[in-house]
Amino acid sequence: MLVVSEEVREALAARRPVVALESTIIAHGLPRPRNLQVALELEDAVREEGAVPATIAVLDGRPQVGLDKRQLERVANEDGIRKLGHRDLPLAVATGASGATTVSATARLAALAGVRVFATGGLGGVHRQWTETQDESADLGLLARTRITVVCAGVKSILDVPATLERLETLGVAVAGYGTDRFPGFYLSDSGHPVDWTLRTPEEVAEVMRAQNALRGPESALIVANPVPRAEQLEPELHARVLADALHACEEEGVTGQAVTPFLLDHLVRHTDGASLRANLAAVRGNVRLAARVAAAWARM
Ligand code: PSU
Ligand code: MN
Repeated sequence: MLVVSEEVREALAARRPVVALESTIIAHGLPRPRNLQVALELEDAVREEGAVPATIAVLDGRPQVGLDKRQLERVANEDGIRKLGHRDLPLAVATGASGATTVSATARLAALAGVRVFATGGLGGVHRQWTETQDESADLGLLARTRITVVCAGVKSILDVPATLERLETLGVAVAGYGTDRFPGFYLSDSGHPVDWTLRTPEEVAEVMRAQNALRGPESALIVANPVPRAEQLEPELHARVLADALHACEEEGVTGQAVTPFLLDHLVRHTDGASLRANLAAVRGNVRLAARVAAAWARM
């Protein structure tokens, strides 16, 4: 049922490094036409670091691990491309639907294909107002039962970050800062919250992956939280101000469910004159490069 591209299949068979990339950020996280350029640019960055990119999506009911240029174009430009969490996968497959995969669906399909390292921007998590809405991304629960390493810039700052960190602890998901003892804040280098563990090299990350395997236990993920460089972060005061606006607008307009995350991200882009987009891209680029180096260290192990 899973369609693994020839390039990815060959790389996996030869134990060469492969990095999974999600597609929701392309279809629903970034404005057109920049989104397609970014998708291609991220794949190039993985290649430059000596790994093979495996962008993941579902097209016409077929889960694809590794997309060609035409397929990437469909994800970026096709109207009606759905947003698929892992629970949506069987529904999309059975009905022949096309959709971009979130962190949860991407991690699931990557693990199924045997890809161990995954790069994204920011994870989903516990939303502010959780006590009223119970809105919590399926990313967290899925990462508690999927053996994958996710390189990300923390969780999206639109979320309740401390609550998300607490949930990750409850769920037993390992979290380490990369080169920092501060948990990154997606658009910001520092979310204002500490992280208990710091890893400093791709080899160290690969050692943790090996230890996860050796210790067995629940097949949980490893989150490598890699901060956006300080020079490229969104200006913290601007971030605080526009985010408050965005959350307010979301409530005013009664946006709920799957639409919340894309709505907030879009609001930030439009009200920071693109600065949030630049910070977002800087974060993703850094994550993709680090993930490729982690995949290389893992492949050597
Ligand atoms: N980070 C981004 N842009 C995005 C997302 C994350 O920079 O579009 C996506 C990811 O795919 C993540 C999803 O899994 O948002 C979470 O959505 P929700 O909160 O509806 O679970
Ligand atoms: Mn949600």
